[in-house]
Amino acid sequence: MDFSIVKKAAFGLAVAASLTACMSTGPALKSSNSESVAGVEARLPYANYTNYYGYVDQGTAPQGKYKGKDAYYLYAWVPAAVDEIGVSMVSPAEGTPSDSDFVNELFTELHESNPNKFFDTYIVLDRLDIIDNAKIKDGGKSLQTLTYNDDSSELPANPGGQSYNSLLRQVSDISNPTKALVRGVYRISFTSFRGDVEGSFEATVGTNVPGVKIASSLEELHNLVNEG
Ligand SMILES: [Ca+2]
Repeated sequence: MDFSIVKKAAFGLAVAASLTACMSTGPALKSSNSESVAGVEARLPYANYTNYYGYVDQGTAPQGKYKGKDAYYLYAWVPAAVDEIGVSMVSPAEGTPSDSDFVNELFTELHESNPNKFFDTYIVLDRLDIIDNAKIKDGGKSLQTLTYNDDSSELPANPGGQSYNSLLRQVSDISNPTKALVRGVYRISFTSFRGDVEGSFEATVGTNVPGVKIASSLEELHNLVNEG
């Protein structure tokens, strides 16, 4: 056996591993701000990220309709005015929840036994008329649909190799009251325009403020914001 070749191979692997480590740039969801690195324009990450791991089962009741399709909701509490909000949704969930992530009960129950169950995501961001943290559970209505996205090539492809996962960004416009990203509750509606919504997902919200919380109901969000 020629040990020099084995050594070379091992050295090559070590170099490849360290290059990969250097190239790792955190979450796939990046902000609209970019900087030039070695002549290549690269998007900068958000200062803060909040993750939510969920699962939609066949028996999960839809919470509304979007363009005739069954829609499900996530609610995000943003504790201060932000200059920009970014949202991504990837299905199936690929990461493992950490202690600071929000995890739906159904995800804990079903993801492990159905790790490859996924759907083609489509997300819509609305601003709700709830700005008082003590009144989140009282509900509210959408003031404005801010933006939406179906497919983004910035995110990892699905297991079928298709870039069908979703990513959106909304920049605050403080001169326009309906487009100023004030403190309050934002709703992320999700659905699918290719097949049904069934399987696991990981939703991520990026902003420049800490303390964003995500829940699947306003009651749950109220408790997270006011008791935790
Ligand atoms: Ca999609």
